[in-house]
Amino acid sequence: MRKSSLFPTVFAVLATLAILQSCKPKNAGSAVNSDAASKAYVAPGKYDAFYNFVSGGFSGQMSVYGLPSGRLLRVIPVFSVDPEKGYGYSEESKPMLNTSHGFVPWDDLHHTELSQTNGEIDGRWIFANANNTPRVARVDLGSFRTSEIIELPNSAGNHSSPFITENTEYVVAGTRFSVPPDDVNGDVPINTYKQNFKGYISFISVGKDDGKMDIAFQIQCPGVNFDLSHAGKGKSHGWFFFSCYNTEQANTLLEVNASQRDKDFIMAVNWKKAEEYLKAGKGKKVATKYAHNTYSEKSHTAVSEIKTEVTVLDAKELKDICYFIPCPKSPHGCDVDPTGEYIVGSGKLAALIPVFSFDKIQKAIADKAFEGDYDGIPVIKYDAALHGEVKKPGLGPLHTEFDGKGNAYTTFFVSSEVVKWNIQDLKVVDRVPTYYSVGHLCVPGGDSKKPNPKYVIAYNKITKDRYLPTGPELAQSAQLYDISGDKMQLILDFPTIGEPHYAQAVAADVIKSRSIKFYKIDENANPYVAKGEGETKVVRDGNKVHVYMTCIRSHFSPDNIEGVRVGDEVYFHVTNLEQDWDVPHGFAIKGANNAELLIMPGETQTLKWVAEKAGIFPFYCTDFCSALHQEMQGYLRVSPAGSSLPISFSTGKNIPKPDSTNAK
Ligand code: K7E
Ligand code: CUA
Repeated sequence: MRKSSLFPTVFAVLATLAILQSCKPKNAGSAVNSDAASKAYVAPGKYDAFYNFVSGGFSGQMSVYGLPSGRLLRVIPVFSVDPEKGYGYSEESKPMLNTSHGFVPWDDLHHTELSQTNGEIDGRWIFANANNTPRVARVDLGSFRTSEIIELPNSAGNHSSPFITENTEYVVAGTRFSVPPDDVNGDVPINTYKQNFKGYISFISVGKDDGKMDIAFQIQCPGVNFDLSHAGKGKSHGWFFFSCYNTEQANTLLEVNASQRDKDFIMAVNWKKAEEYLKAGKGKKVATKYAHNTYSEKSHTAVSEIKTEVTVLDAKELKDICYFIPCPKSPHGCDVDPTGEYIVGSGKLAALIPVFSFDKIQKAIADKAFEGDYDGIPVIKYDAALHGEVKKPGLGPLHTEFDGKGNAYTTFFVSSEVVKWNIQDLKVVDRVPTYYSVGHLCVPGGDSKKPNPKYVIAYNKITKDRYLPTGPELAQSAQLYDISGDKMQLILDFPTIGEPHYAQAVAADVIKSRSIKFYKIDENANPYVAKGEGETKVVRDGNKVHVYMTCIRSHFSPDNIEGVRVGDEVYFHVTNLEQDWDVPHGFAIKGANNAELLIMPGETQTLKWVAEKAGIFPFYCTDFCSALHQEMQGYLRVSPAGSSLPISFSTGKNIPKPDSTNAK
């Protein structure tokens, strides 16, 4: 009954969305003013004023752009192998991608979050989520490298992540897919979703000084989909807010079946209270399996550890840690303003934006202004939590950031625009088109206590006619708007890597002085380091051959190696002896079925290579490092399996013992 009456409505809405999606905003051609170029111009040799850390979506990586120029500064490999840098191919970095499912070379990175101290971006780390095989990564902003990856048990599709509390006490992650918990038999009919599927949110503690992550606790919640989240701040520090959808608990055709109710929820979590319960021993230790991988910048080596237990708090039992607040359909962004008072839910299928008040939520809880419960969790009355609604702001609100001057900026996917509105009176003050179908947006510091409201960047899903055609696929694109005046002004388009979802930006000064220039060779603790050419050697250990190799402009040492036999596993441990900024060397050898190594000054990296046939195998430096880069090369000789040719190696002179047995 209910179904038949709702079906047409849902389809009508979806059909309208589909039509609107293909609409092109008016004035598409004339939106850029003539002074825009000068606003985005950064003269050659000059630095940009901001770093922009953009998620790479299905590329699994994070990319770093300078703003306002839109220059691509770096692609940081996080969850996907990167043959350009040897990430996931070198023996040292492989353990970073280990999981309870084994080595996973790819993921879908949606969201980035910079670490904060007192609610301000501190420039130490940036966190990222893996959406497919649930993980959270920490990237060090001294080296711009992934330092740590932790897997999330009891989760599937780690989407609502990795959002942090105002002193980076926790990185928080909510599961997208609810699934049966890890410690029960998950072999259940899919249509028993309501009984058997649970939603978990994870609180990952972060070491104050070293950033080391650990799962402090998880909260077991009803089986719904968690989408995005943000921490409370200031007055609401101690709380966390999550957007939830599929509160229908549908397990098939969600586009229809998860659009039945007119509201989903924002879930408010009192994590300070959860901490108290944890201290009081209310957590249950639960058996599971998850990987925790750490990279050492001293040994230049990653270690992967499999953990077997996690502590779980039950939201149903511990009545006062989780509360649901009704929120118009399918909320995506769940964003907290810089004061911590206002929580904005962006319902993708809603035609208004609800703004909730933290004070009112607290009062509603104290007054028990509940409309009932949902699977044992109290549901606060919508009106009791509501500050107000932004009426007719646009179609398909998705994500909101703030300028710290009382304004909010919301993206509208369906109507392809960014809309600026006032948080107090909820009036729209400005709107600009995006090209096209904007997903997320970013104001530097726009989710912190101290936004830096110079720009807003829109990350678009569809590029269509904005760039020269490049076959069926076009690079996705970001657009930069100047928001320093009353009117938002489009000043630049720039292409992005993969699919940009969430992003962060910060003034360059917060980060640039932390950036390290090279690794000190004296501190290199890699077990296979050669700290000078005098320490180079080639050692046979059964069918394994370890080559302790160095490189410096412009030669490898050794560069002639003989005595390797078919069937040997050769490990090239290559140490870059340079002690200067921006002088990596590369290493590649013919027939390698993995990738190159790209070795930073002072670092050791290892490439595994299997000798499959007899012959001469050249190797060379892949990174143009000097005028004699092309001379930076060497040869490896492979003899048949039974050969008695001993291991020998040299640089700059011929291998001492002339080889009579195998010479032709
Ligand atoms: Cu991961 Cu907004 Cu779903 Cu993309 S998020 S847009
Ligand atoms: Cu070293 Cu090119």
